[in-house]
Amino acid sequence: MSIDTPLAPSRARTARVTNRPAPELGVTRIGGRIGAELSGVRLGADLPEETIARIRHALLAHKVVFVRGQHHLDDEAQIGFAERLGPLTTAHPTVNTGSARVLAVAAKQGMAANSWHTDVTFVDRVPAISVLRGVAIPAYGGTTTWANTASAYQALPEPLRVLAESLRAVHTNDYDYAATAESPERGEEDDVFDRREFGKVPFRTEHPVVAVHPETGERCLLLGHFVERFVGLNTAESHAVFTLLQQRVTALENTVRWTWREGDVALWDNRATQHYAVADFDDQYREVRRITVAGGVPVGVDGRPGRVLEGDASAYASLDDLIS
Ligand SMILES: O=C(O)CCC(=O)C(=O)O
Ligand SMILES: [Fe+2]
Repeated sequence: MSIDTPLAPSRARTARVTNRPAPELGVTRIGGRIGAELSGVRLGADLPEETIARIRHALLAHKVVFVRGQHHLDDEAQIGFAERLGPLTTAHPTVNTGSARVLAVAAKQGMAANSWHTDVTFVDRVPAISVLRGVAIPAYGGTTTWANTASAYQALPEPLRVLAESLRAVHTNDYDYAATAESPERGEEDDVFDRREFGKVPFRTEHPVVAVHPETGERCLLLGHFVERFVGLNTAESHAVFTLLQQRVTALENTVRWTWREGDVALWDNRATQHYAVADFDDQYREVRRITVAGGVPVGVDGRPGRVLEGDASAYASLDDLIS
């Protein structure tokens, strides 16, 4: 492709989807493989259908999109907007957040989210989209980084693609937190979630390692910190293969990092990303609030869906009425 073609990355600051941008919605890429900032939109339940469709299109193209300055949003308005993208999950499968829909991630110091993960992969119905609002943002630190699991798959050499496509992984909420935590001895009271509560109802689900995205058809690596092992491999082999593939996801070129301001909203396609909340804000207070759009059961390239080994997530999200 010549660099003079309208869609050449070096010339176009916006993605394919913004070839004919709506006057009210700007889409500006901020990374080569992932991430765009949206402008000219006030998020809410009352947006026109066309604007919702454009936001969704930008989200599918860029995997994570950011909107600054949404100070008008409270929990209700954030829920109202998120509902326009699809039916919602409850706040969390196991953690009692005190709210039906809102998962507040509030912390001083460490956070359980400071390791690479896709949200809630330990159940069969992996969330489709997360909508996260910056409520209290520290003066320094506390950024969040996202990685594109579709481009990570695309960049695999053929022998590793074949390997990944043949693998299935067991995901669980009963995973080894200390294996990835920077300070495993850290007091539990510093964590966002009490680990006992997080793991109190055990879930175990087998998912394909390469899942076909239900809306884009892209093949995406489905890994992250809830993976316990690969079916048919022993622990040492599982570790080695996990590291091999996971490093492809988290390579810095495959990521985008966001420096939050209060009133920012990040929306990510949970079927095509992993993320990592960087716990480098000392004892400052930080709070972000997540509303989650329900998703279906991931399906492998062979057409086989994920399979429940333990736990019933039907109260967390319904598989009926999904948009895709
Ligand atoms: O605190 C953050 O930036 C992200 C937390 C997280 O992992 C999530 O909301 O799913
Ligand atoms: Fe998360």
